Amino acid sequence: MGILSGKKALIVGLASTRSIAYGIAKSFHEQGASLAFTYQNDKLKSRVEKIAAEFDSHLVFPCDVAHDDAITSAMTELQKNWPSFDALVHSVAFAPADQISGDFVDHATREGFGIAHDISVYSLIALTKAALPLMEGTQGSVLTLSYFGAEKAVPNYNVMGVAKASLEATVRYLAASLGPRGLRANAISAGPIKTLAAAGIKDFRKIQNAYADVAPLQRNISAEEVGNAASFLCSSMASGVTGEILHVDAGYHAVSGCNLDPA
Ligand code: NAD
Ligand code: 0WE
Repeated sequence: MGILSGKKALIVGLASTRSIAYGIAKSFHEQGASLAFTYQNDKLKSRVEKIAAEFDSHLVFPCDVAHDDAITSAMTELQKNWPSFDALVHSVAFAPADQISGDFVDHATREGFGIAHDISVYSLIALTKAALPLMEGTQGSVLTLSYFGAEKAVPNYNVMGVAKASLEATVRYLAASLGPRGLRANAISAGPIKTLAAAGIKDFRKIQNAYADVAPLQRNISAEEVGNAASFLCSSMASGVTGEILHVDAGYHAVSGCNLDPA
């Protein structure tokens, strides 16, 4: 019996088998959860349907989180199959490419800042709002994905780092709002993983190498490791945990970065 047996989870942000959302889906499935998915656009539809089938799910709905009506439709369609569900996973981020490269001040724009915060942060609030009627009374939880760039200035992460700081604050405010309803909200701050969202990032390999040099575990982490932590946070094993940012980063955040004897 898995720690999520009998639980239902909606996963937002699956794009490929490299997605962090894929690692989460894999672990949730192993732990006995039933799964539903949304996809951003028609380009991703068949790929997400295929991955869903791999996890015994045929519940796959379109949802561009930029639009409230798309979020409402996705929840309405889901409710036709599931009267309620226990876990909402938000694994979505976007900033225009020019906002996550080069000098922060030179490149940041009002429009880029707005898009990054709308898609990467407000979407969590909007999804939670729409999911609440379906989650009420389940003792369920909301989970999102953050990154170290929320805490320290990471080269090139720029506007996304500011958005992740806002996302982490949003988790705390969600925890305060959901707590009285018996629901929880948490985030995982993951180390760098080579996903589609990371594919276009200049020097991503260098970032991963720097992590392995500095992190206590002397390596990078996998989407499966993030998935296992996600299973814990969304299970009753974590019934006392809310408003938490759990680092799944090989310990990178805990050390100074001054390694006198790199591996
Ligand atoms: P990914 O490309 O696999 O996933 C990003 C997802 O965001 C995609 O499924 C994409 O369709 C979705 N998305 C973007 N705009 C959207 C919109 N308007 N509507 C609906 N969906 C939209 O990449 P990933 O690395 O798995 O990213 C998932 C989350 O993990 C993000 O929040 C990211 O910031 C976070 N994260 C990633 C890393 C990393 O190194 N890969 C590290 C820490 C945190
Ligand atoms: O959160 C992220 C990346 C999210 C992301 C990725 C893209 C690529 C394509 C957001 N918006 C876009 N926009 C695009 O046009 N990560 C944690 C991965 C990441 O991205 C970086 C990193 C790391 C790590 C960007 C610069 C420096 C480090």
